Amino acid sequence: MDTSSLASRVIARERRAIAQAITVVENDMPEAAALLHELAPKLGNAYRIGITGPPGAGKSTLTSELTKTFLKLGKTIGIVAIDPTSPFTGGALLGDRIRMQEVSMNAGVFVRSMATRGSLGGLSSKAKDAADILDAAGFDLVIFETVGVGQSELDIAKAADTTIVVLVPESGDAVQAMKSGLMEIADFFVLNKSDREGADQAVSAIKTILTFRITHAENEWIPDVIQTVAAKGKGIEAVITEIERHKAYLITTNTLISKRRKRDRERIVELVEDLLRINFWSKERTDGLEEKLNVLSDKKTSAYAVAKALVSEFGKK
Ligand SMILES: Nc1nc2c(ncn2[C@@H]2O[C@H](COP(=O)(O)OP(=O)(O)O)[C@@H](O)[C@H]2O)c(=O)[nH]1
Ligand SMILES: [Mg+2]
Repeated sequence: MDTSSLASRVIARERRAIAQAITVVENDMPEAAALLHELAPKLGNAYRIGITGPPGAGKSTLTSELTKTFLKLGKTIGIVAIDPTSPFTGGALLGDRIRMQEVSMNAGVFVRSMATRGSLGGLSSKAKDAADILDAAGFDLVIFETVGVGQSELDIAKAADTTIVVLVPESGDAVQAMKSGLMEIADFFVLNKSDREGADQAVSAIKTILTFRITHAENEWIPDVIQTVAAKGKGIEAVITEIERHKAYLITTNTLISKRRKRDRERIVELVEDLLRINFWSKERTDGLEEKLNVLSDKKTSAYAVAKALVSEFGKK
């Protein structure tokens, strides 16, 4: 495969090339590193938005409504949906699916769903690569939609410039969110399904939990709660205003650059760990481990000693 020609076609925003490039990273194809390297000079223009929250909270509906409004504002949008039941790509109820597929047909929109396929290994890395591809393709905005359960999904949502946590009025949702680590990553909250009973109480509950987070530091960003009825397109402008307000805050406080720098640092650390793991567990070493297990079962050594010897032999190479 000619990665350099594929890269040029991605940069020219050819839909088939974008789809192919994401497949290259998704399937761990050997060309992935070269391709991403070719795209690197084009990165950094897209503003990245993470949308996460419990299943069924309305993340896809909100994503689709935000996308419609962004299109009206003349923006182009790339969406990475990490959700096997994404209505963008086939899951969910027919009505939702039709509505969202309409959005995804628009020339200014590119939607890609990435399956978790049971295991989450490498998913967060691949989702970030997909976002880089969409960024290089020149989309103004990249939206990650991930279910807010599991560390890997939270990592993806966190790898955005602005992270939105979507909750619903159901009692206990805010407390549940606090337990699962969603409270810490939100730049702001969307209380969707505000047409349901208990919406005002839910807003108060979230705000109460948030007061524990305030540190009274200078220029501190305090997450707000925006109410929406995504299924009826209500409150969408307010969400966009809040995204803009957060972006302006990041820019005026010089934190957008440092936030992205931190993201790059974490990305490199993550890649180093992936590379080390892949290179370490060669067939030879995996097979060799069996022999060492025999020694271990004879109680002649310890797991620590085996691991240490393996690593030190690896380091000498
Ligand atoms: N009552 C009500 N239902 C909504 C609202 N937003 C979305 N829904 C419905 O909730 C269901 C789940 O929405 P979806 O966007 O797929 O949730 P996700 O799993 O978080 O992506 C769908 O049937 C939507 O039509 C809302 O504001 N009010
Ligand atoms: Mg969804």
